[in-house]
Amino acid sequence: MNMEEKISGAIVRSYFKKLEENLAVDVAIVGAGPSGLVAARDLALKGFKVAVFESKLAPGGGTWGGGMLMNEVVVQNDGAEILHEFGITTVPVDDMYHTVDSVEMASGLIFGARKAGAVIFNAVKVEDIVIHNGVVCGVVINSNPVVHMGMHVDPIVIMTRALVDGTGHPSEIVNKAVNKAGVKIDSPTGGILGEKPMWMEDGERTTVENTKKLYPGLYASGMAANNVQGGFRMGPIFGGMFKSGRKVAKLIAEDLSR
Ligand code: 48H
Repeated sequence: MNMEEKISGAIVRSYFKKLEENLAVDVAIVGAGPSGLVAARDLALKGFKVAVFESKLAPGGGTWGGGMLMNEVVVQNDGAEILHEFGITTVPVDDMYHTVDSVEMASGLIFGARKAGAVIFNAVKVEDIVIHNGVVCGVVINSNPVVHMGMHVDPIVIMTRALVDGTGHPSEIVNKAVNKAGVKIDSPTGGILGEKPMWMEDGERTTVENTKKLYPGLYASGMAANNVQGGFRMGPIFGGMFKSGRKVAKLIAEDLSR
């Protein structure tokens, strides 16, 4: 066999093995942002089968660009502790805050989630959800370039015991549940309240409080959780995102272990 055939064959077999092994998972996480990646690592370390679906080529979500493309972000002490578990370096600013190189942070979070055993499918867009008898139980996925180009190509489906909306500001998955499936979620109105403007301190606190189970099988983390419950935004400080990922992982682990 020539080298060309061997290399192509290795990729095809390896990819389809990975895909087939993940047609049914314990936890599907939509969005490889900071909250989704922390949740993915925590759940994978607990032994759950976790697949992360990220529409962009590079996972990492909003972590790469720092503040206004100055590639540094800020974390609080408890956020720094979570980063240290990933082996990511933080530099103290004072007794409360640290700066972090955003490229080290993004790449470290991705590597940490993957090394813990979570499988990341990049360039894959979740375009819909599956609901059976009042329980969210799957994601409908397509190649993001296909979606982007508006090609009429049908998707495939991944079944899951728990689904996390980690899509950030737009909370795309909860949007599908509320606006397409018409379900009432656990929020003050039963629907999506929408993100409020900037208030760093409040936004950081409520991101964690707003991280919850919204409907059987459906959870939200990070900015998606804040958008759903009407929380404030907080700019380039990330402790709340990590703690939200950790909280959603704990809630799911408890629910799936019942
Ligand atoms: C597959 C999708 C889909 C889809 C979107 O925005 P993120 O970084 O997510 P969080 O919530 O973990 O972190 C938020 C943080 O980065 C942030 O934006 C902050 C702190 N903002 C504060 C402020 O004031 O603005 O990542 C979400 C990811 C992205 O990579 C998307 O590409 C991806 O989800 N995604 N992936 N299928 N339908 N929709």
